[in-house]
Order: sequence, then C-alpha cells, then structure tokens
Amino acid sequence: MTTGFFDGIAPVKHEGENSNSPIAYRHYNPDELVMGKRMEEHLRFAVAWWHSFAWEGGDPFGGQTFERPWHPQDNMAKAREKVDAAFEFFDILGQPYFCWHDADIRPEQGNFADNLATLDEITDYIGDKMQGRSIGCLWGTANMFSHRRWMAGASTNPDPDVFAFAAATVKSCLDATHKLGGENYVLWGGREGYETLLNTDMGQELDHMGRFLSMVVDYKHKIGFKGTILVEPKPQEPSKHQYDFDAATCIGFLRKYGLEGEVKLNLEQGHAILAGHSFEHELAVAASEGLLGSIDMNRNDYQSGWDTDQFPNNVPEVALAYYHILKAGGLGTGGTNFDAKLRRQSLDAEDLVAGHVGAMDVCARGLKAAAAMIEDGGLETALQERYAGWRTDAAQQMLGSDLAAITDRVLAEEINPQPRSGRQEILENYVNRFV
Ligand code: XUL
Ligand code: CO
Repeated sequence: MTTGFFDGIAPVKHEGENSNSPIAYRHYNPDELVMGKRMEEHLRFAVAWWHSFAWEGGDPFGGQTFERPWHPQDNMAKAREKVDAAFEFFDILGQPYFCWHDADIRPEQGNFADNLATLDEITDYIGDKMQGRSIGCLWGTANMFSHRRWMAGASTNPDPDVFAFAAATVKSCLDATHKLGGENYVLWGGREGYETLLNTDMGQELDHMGRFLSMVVDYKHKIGFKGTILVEPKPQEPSKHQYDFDAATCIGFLRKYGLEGEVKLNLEQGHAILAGHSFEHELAVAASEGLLGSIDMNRNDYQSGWDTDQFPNNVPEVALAYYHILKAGGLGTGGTNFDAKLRRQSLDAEDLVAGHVGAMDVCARGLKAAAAMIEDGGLETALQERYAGWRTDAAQQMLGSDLAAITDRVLAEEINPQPRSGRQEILENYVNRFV
C-alpha cells in the first residue's frame, strides 16, 4: 500500500545531457568520478522534511494551497502517513540523505512529555523505514521558532522556563538524531534575537546562548554522538535582528565562548543574500577559519528581500560556491541540503520531483565546473601571482618587525609601490569558460 501521492512517477534515472524526458538527471550521475571521488559523495544531497512534506503552501496573505493525503498534520496516524510519503519520494529521487525538525515529523502536543513520546515513536518508525534502504539522516534539529512558547526566543528567552524547555527539546532531538545515525546536528536561531532593544538585554541573552551551545556540545560528547554540531547564520526573519547574523558574526560568537573547535557552520545561500553577501563570501569566511560544515542550498528572489527559499537554478553562482567548497577540502560530514520549497501554485507531486531534480542537476553542473577550474588551476595560479611578493624574505621578515623598522626600510630602499591590475574582468572571463 502506498499513500498514492506519487503514483505513476518512476524512480529518476541519469539519462545524460541529450535526454528529452521531462524528468531525468541530465548532469547528476551519482557514480561519475569528479576529482577522483563519486559525485554522490561530493554533493551528499539531502531532502528537507519541512519544505517538502510539512509546508502547506501558505504565505503571509493566504493559507494552505497544498492538500496532501497526510494533512491535517495534527495526529500520529497522519504523521506516519507523511513518513510513508517521504520514503516513497526518497525512493523516486535516490538522494542519499534527509533532514528534519522535530515539528516536521511529529504533531505538536502542547507539553514536553508528549512531544518526547511522539518524537520517540515517529523516529522509531523512520528508523524502520531506513532499514534496507541506502539513505541516511544528514542532520536533525529542533524547531524552536514556530510554537508561541518560543516567540521571545529559546535559549535567549527572558523566561528561564523557556530556556529549560529548549534544553530538554534539544536533548530529545540530539538523542533522536543519534538514534537515526545522523551525521550532524543543526541549531538555527530563528527567534534568538530581538524585535526591539527597548525590552532586550543583549549581553545577557548572548551569554545564555553561549552557555546553551556549550551544554549541547557537552551532551553530544556524553552520548558519544560523532556528528558535527552546526550553527546556521541568518541576519533576520523571523526576528528583526538575529544574533547569528552571518558567518563572521557566528565565528566571533563561537570564539568568545570557546566553541570554535567544536561547532562549525551550516551556510545557506538565501541567508547570505539576506545578509548582503554572496554565498561564496560566506563560504570563504567559514573556510578561512576551517569552520565550513555544511550547506543549505537554495536561492532567494533578488528583488523581494524575503527569504523565498527557492530551488537553485543559477549554475554560475552554484559553481563558485562549490569552487570554495572543493578548495576547502569538501563538505566533510556535511552535505547539500535543499532548504527549498515549491512555489505555492506548484501543487503536484511531479512539481516536487521536478524542483529537486532540477536543483540536483544545477548542483552537479556547478560541481563539475568547479572541479574543472580547480584541475585547470587558472584561478589558483592568478592568486599565487598576485601574492607572490609576500613569498620574499623581506616581506616575511617585515611581519615580524615593527613600524619604526619598516619605516627605516622604506627610506633606505626608497620603497614606492607601483599599482598593478587586479585583472577582475580577465578572471571573470576565465570563469565563464567553465560555466
Ligand atoms: C530558516 C532555515 C531553517 C534551518 C533549520 O530560514 O533555514 O530551515 O535550516 O532550522
Ligand atoms: Co536553512
């Protein structure tokens, strides 16, 4: 017995660039070797439970447009049906991972004990479904932003009872992630921020958030969870201002609370755009600190200024993202999670498949272009040439000296720097040869 939702849709196959099928992988070929490693192992695709199965198609002006067989999502029978549908979808897509929030997979019960019991029950059911399939949990997380109890924050809430509820909730989600063999655990602080400084003690809230994250790390070690703990930057939405604003802010936060050896970053394309950055900026910031953990792949509408969470469809952008990822040594325990949702008029099961298939192809093309640029070495050579002056003894000695000694040298050697071209257009033209 199936849910019937995906009836008539066959598992998607790699058919190559010349395929005329409406739904086929043209570029994503899991077994194809890219820089000596299988494409599937580079990209590590994950489907996001929330957008694909829990989201009902609402927006700020209108409610549900999707009417799935597993709606309404307020009881465990429907939660199980949603799991059934999810695994039917995974069988069609053939991607190696999925990600979830507690609130995506079990109905909200209104109290912690029942939330815990239903989370246990549904993750047992998910575990059973995983048996005999080659699919894993990329990461789990707690939704501490939707229910009204979280409206003034989770770990940063002025009410210590909310902090307690948050601690218990994250413990339960970390336990469930561990049970499902999850490879990471994510914390995104949607309400960890403020609406107005008039009622907010920012210093105290940040200290609580730091202490909370330390407790998460301690608990991870206590239960022997080998996955990576990740925090996910985003500047605003739903809060007016979020404490995990962008990669640089998160890194400063991790260093302040001594967690930079324990926690890495889950970077999302759309969040980078909301913060006024490019995605590759965020990736480069994290990579420069050795803290690049995982990615939430999507795109934002560049005009709206909202977190539109669309499926990626811009190969040149995605290619530059994977260029930085490959340069940083790859995603490690992380992966490419499609934190992306359909447009609310895209009602059909086929739309959900097409959104993911198209996105996987875009990522595969981006990865191949990035690998080709790395193998060609043109960008790296240009970088080495641009910084070549720093490989001289004089330049290196200067870094160990002081302003007065450097001044003496400028006078003695009559140093008078001559500007050189940054060659931006030449480099942009170079990239365009690969994308
Ligand atoms: C929200 C967002 C979340 C996190 C997980 O913008 O990206 O879905 O990825 O809580
Ligand atoms: Co995300």
